[in-house]
Amino acid sequence: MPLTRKELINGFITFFKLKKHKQIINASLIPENDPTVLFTTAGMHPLVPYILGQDHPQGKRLVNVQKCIRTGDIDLVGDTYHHTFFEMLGNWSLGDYWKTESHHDSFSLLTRGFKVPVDKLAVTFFAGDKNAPRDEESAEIWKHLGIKRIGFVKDDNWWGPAGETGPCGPDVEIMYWVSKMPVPEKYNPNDKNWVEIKTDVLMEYNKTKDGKFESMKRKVIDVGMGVERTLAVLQGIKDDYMTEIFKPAIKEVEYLSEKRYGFNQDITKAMRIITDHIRAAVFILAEGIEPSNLEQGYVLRRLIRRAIRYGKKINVEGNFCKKLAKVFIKYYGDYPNLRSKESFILDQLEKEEIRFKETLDKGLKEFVKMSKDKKIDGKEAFLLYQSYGFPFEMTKELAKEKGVSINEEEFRKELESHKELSRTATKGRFKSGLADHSDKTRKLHTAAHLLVSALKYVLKQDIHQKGSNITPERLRFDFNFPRKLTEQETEKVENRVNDLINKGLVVIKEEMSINEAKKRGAHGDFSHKYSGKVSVYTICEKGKDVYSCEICAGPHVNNIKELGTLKITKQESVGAGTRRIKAILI
Ligand code: ALA
Repeated sequence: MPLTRKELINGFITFFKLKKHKQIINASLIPENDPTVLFTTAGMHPLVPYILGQDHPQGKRLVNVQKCIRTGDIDLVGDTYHHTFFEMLGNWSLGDYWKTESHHDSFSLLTRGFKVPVDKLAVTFFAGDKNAPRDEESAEIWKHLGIKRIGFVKDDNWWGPAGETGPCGPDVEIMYWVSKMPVPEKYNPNDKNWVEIKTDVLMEYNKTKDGKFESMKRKVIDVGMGVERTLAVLQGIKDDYMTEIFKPAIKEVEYLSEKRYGFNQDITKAMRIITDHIRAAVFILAEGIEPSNLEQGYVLRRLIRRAIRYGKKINVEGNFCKKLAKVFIKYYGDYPNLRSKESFILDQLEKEEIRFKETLDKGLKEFVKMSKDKKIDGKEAFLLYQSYGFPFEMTKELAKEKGVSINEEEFRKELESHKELSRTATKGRFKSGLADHSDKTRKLHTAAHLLVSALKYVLKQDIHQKGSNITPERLRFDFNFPRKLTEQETEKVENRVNDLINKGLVVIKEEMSINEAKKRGAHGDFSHKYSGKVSVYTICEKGKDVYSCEICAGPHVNNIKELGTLKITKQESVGAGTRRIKAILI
């Protein structure tokens, strides 16, 4: 029996639980307290505060499976192993065990747990540079374990930081020989039959804003293993899209397009893009995000529209996004939020497909006209964006396919001048550091909790967070509400928050099971089956009213009197039924 996805995940988690690791939550795809990235990009991402020194409520040894999205990989999707959405298995030591134990566990997991023949493995190590020494120590450990094929690599064997600053370090990469040919004597980094299945990061450094590599307070092991790729490799399948994860969806696309996967490169690539993008869209929608021209909503729109364009390329008849979504919702039964949000997900997909198909054909004709001179200028790209709903990346891709040049800088200027603050589309977005955990963001984070509480109080409605983004300067909070708040309402909300601040209440942090948190009436992400403990932050008056009770990773201030005064600076709409508030503390 080949290994299934669930067996792979359970096998990994059980292995590390036996090694005294605690299973932590599969966190939301939308980073809770990180202004610099749109999505959770790795298992370590929600753990950054703990990697940087905060104590984790569940201890020093952690394990989980984490849903991730890497927008940087969208354009690479189409080959056998790139995905926008993927699941990452991870285990961590937060200042507990270090290289010896980590490498022994890694070896044991693969060779005993998953029965990988030692002879099919090669392991690579950091070759050393001006910032960090060559990792001979790890190489010795793996050699001792019986690994014959090793390599020393410079750039590849360094992981992080995820943004421009943050935790990083040399890594150990475990490669698997996927070919039926005999395993060569030596490891060759250029041989495509060596496929990386596991990355064990030895996080010792924190890269600072001025580019320095400071030693971290405590050393951290951060291991990541992608579910999709590992599953394919362990099953001896060379193409992730032919595993149980994608096969049902690929079959559906074959049915709808009356074309066979593998028939030629174009068809195969299109089917991979379609299934990858719709799967990612389903998971983003499950977070309550709607297609829009802003931030996560823009990425969602881009994914759905690109899938639609590729659907057109292979002549898929009729609206198909919903049909494919159903296949994934059924497959991922272990994510109950897909089921509970099913009607929202299907509805949004259908609306977006109908909306885009109204303009797609005309836009494509317009594109042909515009590109007669083999050039698309900024105004033209903007017209396609604005009037025909072409995400800029789509125009860029079309231009590339047709050998047409495109003026990106001009397009950005055009976008700015139309005050389309699509910050997602600006490159800078992904460049700044990972999580910022300054006092200022900590205060704004606590203020955001008070803001939800005040909105509920004033609007007399169940308000929930649909997105949040905090920088040291301001907080931004998206929530379910159909219209602009009146001036009076806005003032009442501000007053309510400020009255609470003046009460000088203590922020209480407790750890409890997710069920206890539910019973307590805590708000938060209940989208996962989860048996571990979570942190719950409560703001209340002793023996009296509870003003706020949320499942949250923190960090928060100790007493809300530290916050000062809240001022709402801006209100806007972000898609139907969702309002955005920006606020500062003065
Ligand atoms: N953080 C490492 C990765 O994302 C494990 O690959």
